[in-house]
Amino acid sequence: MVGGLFRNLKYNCDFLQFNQLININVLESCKDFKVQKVVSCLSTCIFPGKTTYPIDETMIHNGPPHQSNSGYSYAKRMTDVMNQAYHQQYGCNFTTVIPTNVYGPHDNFSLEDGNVLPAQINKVYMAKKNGTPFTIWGTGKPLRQFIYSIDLAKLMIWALRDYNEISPIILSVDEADEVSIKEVVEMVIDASEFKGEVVFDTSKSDGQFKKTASNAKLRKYLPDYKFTPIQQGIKETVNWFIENYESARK
Ligand code: GFB
Repeated sequence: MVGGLFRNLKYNCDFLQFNQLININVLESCKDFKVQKVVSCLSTCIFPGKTTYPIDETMIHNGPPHQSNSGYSYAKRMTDVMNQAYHQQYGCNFTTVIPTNVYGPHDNFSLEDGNVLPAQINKVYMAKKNGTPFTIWGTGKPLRQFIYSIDLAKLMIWALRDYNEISPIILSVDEADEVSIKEVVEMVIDASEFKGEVVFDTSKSDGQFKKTASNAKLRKYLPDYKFTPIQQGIKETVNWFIENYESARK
């Protein structure tokens, strides 16, 4: 069960319970059926709210997560704890990857429950169609690293085949590719060729200011991996959304 900041704020207990139930049912069955390898997803939002930067894989359990998604964060952290325990007692090869904010075609473009990038793509589509202002929530100042879903898919297949540590590995673009919400909104505006009014509704939460993650561990394995440039990823996603508007999740 995943979602953006605002969905986490609304359904914190469900995020805690449902994700723990998924962990327990999936991993226990995989142990019983001797599944050779399991790669589960954590997220860069599960790290301690108070931390030094850049965040790396050793910091997961170093303190309480940001309160905006504590339920989701604790459930996800337990995946790592369970993987270590299944390995120690049963020799299971269960591991986790830690994607940063994912975006791309086939996403959940929900205005209320979606993550920031898909929600903006849907919002600007509606603003353009209805001639209304494009309203961004919060100040636009927070910083994020965005990974294109096609890149994440390739890296998860790599993890399934060639990553054999039980401990997590962050799958993120470089720290230098971190952008502000305002910058990413401007890229969505360019890709959508929106010319209308842009408004920042600062009565809405900014959530975590930043969660800058280091991909040094990944770079040790794949020093030459080339991530899709964010402008190209956003353009492809905007085009996909327009072409698939009727069937897209929104
Ligand atoms: O992707 P997002 O919802 O979640 O991004 P997080 C939230 C940031 O985008 C906040 C701003 O700074 C919001 O103020 N924002 C601006 C918007 N306009 C919008 C909008 O229309 N919709 C949304 N959703 N945000 C999530 C975690 O944190 O990161 C999840 O809550 C998950 O559990 C995900 O881990 C990867 O990046 O803040």
